[in-house]
Amino acid sequence: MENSDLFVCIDHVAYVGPDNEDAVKYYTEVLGWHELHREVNEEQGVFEIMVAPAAELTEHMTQVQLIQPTRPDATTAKWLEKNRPGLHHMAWRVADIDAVSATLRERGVRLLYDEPRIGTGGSKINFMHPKSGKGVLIEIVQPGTGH
Ligand code: CMX
Ligand code: CO
Repeated sequence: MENSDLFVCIDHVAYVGPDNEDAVKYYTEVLGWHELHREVNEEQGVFEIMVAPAAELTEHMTQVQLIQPTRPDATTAKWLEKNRPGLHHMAWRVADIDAVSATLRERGVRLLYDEPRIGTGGSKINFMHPKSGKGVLIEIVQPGTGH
């Protein structure tokens, strides 16, 4: 793939904390943001709420993903044992996750999953290991219909 075809925009930045209702209350009531979507993703072990500064998403608007772990063995629960609540990962939107994954692997990037898994709103997701992200956990996401 050409470099210009790899990434579209920053899809979301993810916050992990112990109490999502408290976090979303702060974003909506104090900061005046809007809740756009919420769901539980059992496979990832997360209760997630997407918030944005506007009530309607425009094409390349970045959202904040508020995450509360749903079970003690969730990766985010383990992360919360070692870290204070705060920024956990950044997600980059892609148009074709299979093509992007193949190109990244060719370039030596370590992706966590062999095949994409299901993320927010039926999106397809994978992650670049923090060791392949200069110390940052990076999700790549191909939006689904409910994204
Ligand atoms: N950001 C940056 N570095 C991180 C990190 C994070 N969020 N989480 C772990 N690390 C680093 C640790 O600091 C550690 O580094 P050192 O080896 O230098 O000490 C290393 O990664 C290993 O950390 P660990 O605590 O042993 O954690 P694991 O290896 O068990 O898990 C990871 C790390 C990335 C494999 C795991 O978090 C994972 O599978 N993440 C992808 C899935 C996920 O995050 N799902 C929740 C979000 C779902 C969504 O966005 O929809
Ligand atoms: Co995410």
